Amino acid sequence: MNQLMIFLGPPGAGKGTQAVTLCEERQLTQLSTGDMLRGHVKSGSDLGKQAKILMDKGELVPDDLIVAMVGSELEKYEANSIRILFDGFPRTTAQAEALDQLLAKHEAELETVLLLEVEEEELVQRLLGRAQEQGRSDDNEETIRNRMKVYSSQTQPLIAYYKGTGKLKRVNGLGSMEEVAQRIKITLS
Ligand code: B4P
Repeated sequence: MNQLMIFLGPPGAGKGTQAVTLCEERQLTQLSTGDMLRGHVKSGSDLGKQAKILMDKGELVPDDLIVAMVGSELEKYEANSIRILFDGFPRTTAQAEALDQLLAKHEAELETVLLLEVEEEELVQRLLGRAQEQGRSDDNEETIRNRMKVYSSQTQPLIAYYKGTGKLKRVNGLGSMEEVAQRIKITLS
């Protein structure tokens, strides 16, 4: 049976972190557009070369490239067996509208949109911490601040978009990873 969810939230809110736990619990596939793009950067594909320049500045990769990437991923599923947690997608209203069309084509429906909420200063500290551990090229303070601005202007409008569908659920992302995971579990029960 289909089950489709979205993790929405600012950079560093814990989407990727919590997606792993949730996917394990619910036998979902984590579809992280960020991870997919980093895969392209690593392999040196044309998309990767284009994406790296934008990602390093904290800008979004163009909608048409992202939608094509997600669309071809959805093609891999048999009818009525799509079990996906979208992590970091959609990030713009155009992407959300394209996702609606893709899902209509596959006769699938979104179940829940989880919004992980964390205040900006905590987000910056987390991402600077990750920079020390993993050395991701977009985890420096200047790029992080720009990612926050891009989130406010381009991704935050999705909160109203999904609120309108009645599928939006808010989760406080502050606290330990276990505490947040527990809150998500309760919110979905
Ligand atoms: P992403 O890979 O989605 O990057 P992110 O927003 O930083 O990831 P996330 O929010 O999942 O990080 P997490 O909280 O897990 O995107 C990177 C770039 O790719 C974008 O800037 C953009 O350029 C491009 N891109 C991706 N998708 C796109 C799209 N759809 N359209 C256009 N462009 C797109 O982890 C953050 C840190 O916090 C970790 O170190 C973690 O250990 C820590 N953490 C997590 N939970 C915590 C907790 N409860 N307490 C303390 N620390 C915690």
